[in-house]
Amino acid sequence: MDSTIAPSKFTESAPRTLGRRRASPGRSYSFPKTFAWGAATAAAQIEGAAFEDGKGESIWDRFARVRKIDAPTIACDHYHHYREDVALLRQLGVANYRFSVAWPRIIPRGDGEPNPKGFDFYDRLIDALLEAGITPWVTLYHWDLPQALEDRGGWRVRSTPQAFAKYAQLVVQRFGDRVKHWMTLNEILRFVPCGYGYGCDAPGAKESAAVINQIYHHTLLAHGYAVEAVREYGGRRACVGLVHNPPAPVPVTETAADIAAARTEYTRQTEQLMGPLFLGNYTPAFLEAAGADAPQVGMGDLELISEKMDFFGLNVYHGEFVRSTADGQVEKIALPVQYPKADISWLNIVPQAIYWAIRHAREVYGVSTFYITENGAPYTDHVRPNGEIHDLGRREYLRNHLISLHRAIQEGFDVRGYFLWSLLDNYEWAEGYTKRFGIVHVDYETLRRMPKLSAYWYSKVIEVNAVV
Ligand code: BGP
Repeated sequence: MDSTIAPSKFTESAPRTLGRRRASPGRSYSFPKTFAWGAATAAAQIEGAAFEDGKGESIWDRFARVRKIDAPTIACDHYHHYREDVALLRQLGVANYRFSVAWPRIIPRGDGEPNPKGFDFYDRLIDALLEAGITPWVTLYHWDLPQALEDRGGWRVRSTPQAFAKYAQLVVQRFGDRVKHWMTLNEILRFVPCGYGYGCDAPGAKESAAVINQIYHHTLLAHGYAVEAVREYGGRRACVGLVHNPPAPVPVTETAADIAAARTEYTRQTEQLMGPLFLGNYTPAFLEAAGADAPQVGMGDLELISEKMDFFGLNVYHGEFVRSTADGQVEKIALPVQYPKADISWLNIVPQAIYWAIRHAREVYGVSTFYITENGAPYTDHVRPNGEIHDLGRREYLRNHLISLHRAIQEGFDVRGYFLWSLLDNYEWAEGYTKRFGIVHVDYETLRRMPKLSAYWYSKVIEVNAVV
């Protein structure tokens, strides 16, 4: 399998520094001078105003209503509190802000008539950010598909990526004078399997393998169209990338055999999307495994999908461990029940995952430029009588991940920035408001924002450009 994959000059050089650098108490981990520190959010998770000023229904509005679960209707009411949130970013010294534009706010029915008031909102937000000296990083799709498109087949049909192309064009045309950093789609590897496979995320469907593979293909097309839109309408300095969440198998020991096992597992789990994106093709191994369920590929699709992006965004939350058996097979090690977790079932704390997410992508697919576009964890908040929230679990989580990221940078991997997930506690999808990922606490009764201890800690990291 590895033979189909571009060799990388990092393959041999990466482990060279191993053993020389060892974490010791008191050690300071400095980041490159130009490193971009940021925080991230997504429209459906914070904006609220779900039916205000002409916004159309999204699949999350519908899904929450039908399932009778927490809905994104008000969320953090960022739509009305955006000035306060921009002020918070500024107060904390966060110079880069990643947020998403809600497709149904811009084009309520997904295609057709745009909504001027939707554009106006993002105009106000972008202007407020720029006035505060904060660089906007805009995600075009963070899971809130217009329900009207879902009613006509959603991601199952090719007309959806085509509608997305039009939407991306309008957004880039309108904001491209002020926005230079674009992200196409967020986490295809979550919204497709969870939304269309297991049915636990919107739209809650359970499709066959063939349909799911076609859906993946359509989302890749949408990414390609968005890259094209940025190239065509984004102006000279515009850059664009995908935000992806490939699993990052961590070798139990850093021996050649375990590393090879981790790489084999990584390749197996990622090639369906990374093949078309970075190699310009579905890999033979994927096609063989998919058999009759392989997607229909139109003329020119793969050229569009593999159009060069400027950076690759990685969302890293958790990890898994892999080793090689005595006879060279890949063995995934099941995590013991008492293995450390954050306050959500799926988040096993494996800080090395951030390093391996970068290194695997570089070594297996030759990816060159990275941003960490999300990293963070939910913990239960205890608001003390004086209003303080001592979220030491999050501080520890972030610190360990940043140290692991630092290792990647030290070894020469080109990582240019880090976006913490998330600025605010927010609507955690089907988990509703029960999971708090924010470095800023949100009281959902009063909508009051209160920075947690981790916010002040992160603010210091940014200020000194180091984890001390
Ligand atoms: C983000 C979501 C977050 C969080 C995270 C988890 O993009 O907006 O709220 O759910 O993904 O990602 P995953 O389930 O892929 O680990």
